[in-house]
Amino acid sequence: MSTSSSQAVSCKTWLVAKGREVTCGERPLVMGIVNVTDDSFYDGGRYLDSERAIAHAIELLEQGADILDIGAESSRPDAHSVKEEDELGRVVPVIAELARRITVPISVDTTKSRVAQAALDAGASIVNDVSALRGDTAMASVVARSGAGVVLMHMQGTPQTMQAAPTYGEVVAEVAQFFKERMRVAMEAGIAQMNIVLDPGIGFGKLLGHNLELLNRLPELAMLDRPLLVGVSRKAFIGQLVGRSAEYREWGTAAAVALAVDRGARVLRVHDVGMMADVVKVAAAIGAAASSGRKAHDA
Ligand code: HH2
Repeated sequence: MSTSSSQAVSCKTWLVAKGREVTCGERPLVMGIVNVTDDSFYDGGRYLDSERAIAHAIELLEQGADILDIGAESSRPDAHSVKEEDELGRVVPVIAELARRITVPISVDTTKSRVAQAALDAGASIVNDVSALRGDTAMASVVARSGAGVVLMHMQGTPQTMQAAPTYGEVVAEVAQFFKERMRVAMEAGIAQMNIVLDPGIGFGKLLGHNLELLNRLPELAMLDRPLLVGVSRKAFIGQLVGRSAEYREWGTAAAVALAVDRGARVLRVHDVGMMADVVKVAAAIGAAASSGRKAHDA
């Protein structure tokens, strides 16, 4: 029996900017990745040009993306940091143009409060902060004032240090404790609980075993009553398991996405939206059938 789907948090509780609700409905949401970068681990350089980034975002939308996540600074291990002005110059025109053309929520993947503010002003409604409000002291108040949704992601260390020697006593308990602490900080700054999404940060300061255990025990992280976002797409842990470069990790990604859905993930952050939207639909349908079957059996 799956322990997961029945314990999953309803996405109906996720309220984002300007009173606009993001709801899961029948299935978890697919967040399409748009990297306006030159050095992202998979697609660096492909969408650095803003016209290309916009065209790619529209393509992801047509493939079924429920949310678009636009980022201009890679957070892969050892990534070089991008100057604030450069990040602003890359991300804002793309978000502004997308906000004019599309209605799905736009998320900005940044740790800098000025970039977040400019992105929100340009039409984004979610801040995806891989530092969970630790990277910039003004970030919490920018999010709070705007009423934006916020993704609080777990990371041990920083992208520059995180894979040197990740160490945990008990990884799931430590991530859960981190979530509690970051939620407290966010809410003390005035961010509504309803606007928070939590993310275990797959690949961020974690060895293979840590990533696998977090994914396997995802239902334990749903206890804080907030939706879980999971980003596994083409990541190194999949490469470690299948022995393939990022270019050839779509099947491994599909397996991880399906199992994350089964274990209660409510938002899946992926590069291959068309493919993974199908995976999410099938995994969610099987999970839903299992719950109704159990109910019928129990009745
Ligand atoms: N992973 C990446 C970037 N941002 N945000 C959240 N919330 N969760 C993640 O797992 C996550 C994230 C890394 O993936 P990608 O954007 O494809 O690569 P890069 O950081 O090299 O641009």
